[in-house]
Amino acid sequence: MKPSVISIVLGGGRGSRLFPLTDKRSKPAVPIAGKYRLVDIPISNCLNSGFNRILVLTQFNSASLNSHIKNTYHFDIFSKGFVDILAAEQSTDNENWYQGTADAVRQSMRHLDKYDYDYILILSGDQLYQMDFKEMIDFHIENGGDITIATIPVNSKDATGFGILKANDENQITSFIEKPSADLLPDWTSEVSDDMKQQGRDYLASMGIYVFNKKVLRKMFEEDKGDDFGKDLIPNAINNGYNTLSYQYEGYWTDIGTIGSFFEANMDLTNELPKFNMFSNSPIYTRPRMLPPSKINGSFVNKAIFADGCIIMADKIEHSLIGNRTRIEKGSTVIRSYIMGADYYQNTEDMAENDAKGIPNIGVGKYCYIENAILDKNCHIGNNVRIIGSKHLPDGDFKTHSIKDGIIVVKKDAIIKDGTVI
Ligand code: ADQ
Ligand code: ADP
Repeated sequence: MKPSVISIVLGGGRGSRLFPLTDKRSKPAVPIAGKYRLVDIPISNCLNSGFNRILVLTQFNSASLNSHIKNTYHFDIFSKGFVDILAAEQSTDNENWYQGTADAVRQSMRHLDKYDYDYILILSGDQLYQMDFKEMIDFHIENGGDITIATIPVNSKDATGFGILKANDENQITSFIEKPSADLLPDWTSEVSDDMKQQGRDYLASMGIYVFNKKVLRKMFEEDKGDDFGKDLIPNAINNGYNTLSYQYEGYWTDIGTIGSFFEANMDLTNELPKFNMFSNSPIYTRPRMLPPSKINGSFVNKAIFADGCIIMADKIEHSLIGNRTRIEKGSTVIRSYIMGADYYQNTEDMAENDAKGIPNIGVGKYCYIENAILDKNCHIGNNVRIIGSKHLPDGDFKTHSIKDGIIVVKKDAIIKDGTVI
């Protein structure tokens, strides 16, 4: 019998680590892979696993997230499925914000009361992976878990950024530490498969993906006033004798919470054999936009991904991701960059108006050179512009762009005049 499950996607706190991409939109609405939004990844995993009752918890209920969800995930009235957004109330009074991951779920429990379910599946909103949650929930049920945590072997460099745990032969988690400091790490190694050992991945990390029995979570919320799963509820559950299981996963999974990791995850998609397989029979759902196919004229293109509706005249595009409706003029070069594209096309009148105002059109002008950069949507990049990110650049925030982890992020709607060098 199919288990009765409600899924919750933790859509993000303030999203400050992804600034400036989260300056004008909530984190779940950040565009990824040229045509999707971050939130499409966990939602698609849920739908592909057969779970179609999904709540997205976010701090900001921005118009763009709302319209994306509304225009993408409409179920017919007989399927009983839904994808709804629950936003913490945005007010000057900080008390109203979700105080952490557990607090976000705690505050949403009253909305869940109207549904019938046995298990809550809690997911992180900023991870790139494909996973069958049905298998995880079957494991949870078969092994009589109160809580099951998806886990993955990681190396010592990454281990300090995750919840690290130890499990016994019955996959029961016996101890857990949230983001251990490097000096504590030696005590936290686990037995892992030979393959993982060879890669130096001998720490078992929490993927921040949890299954709770409904009754257990309710009881825990009564007993435990902690705000975070990783810092409070999970370690307390283990100490208090709840049967907390490790569901080990060894496929591709990456956290994309920072500009650096977001950029690398997107760049990896342009490799010949990307770690995340978009070309799969399990679809990644997103908003259908009815755009024309992209057209490319006289460009040298290598390891590049083009979304829909692009008009490309560039000289060269390499190792880059080119989002919906991107326009790149002749003579330009784009290397190792993610151009998110545009929300709309400009017509000849718009272009004449831009011309009169001395504003470049949306897209990338002539004879530009762009490397190690992210261009958010609707950027107006003039002619002869050079935007070159590099590891040596210090972090910074400027009117039209930010620099983070050596990557130049040009802000949404930015106007970069002819001849600018960044
Ligand atoms: P982190 O990823 O550091 O560690 P956190 O920043 O709390 O944990 O975020 C988890 C998810 O919840 C993210 O998608 C985040 O955007 C979202 N989130 C955070 N605060 C939120 C809020 N107030 N409202 C809504 N959503 C919110 C966690 C675990 C670790 C585990 C890693 C795996 O604590 O144990 O190893 O995830 O990535
Ligand atoms: P994001 O989440 O990436 O910040 P939004 O989803 O809020 O972007 O914006 C996309 C929507 O805004 C699209 O539906 C697009 O048609 C519309 N839009 C934005 N600016 C304009 C404009 N100047 N003219 C026409 N449509 C626009």
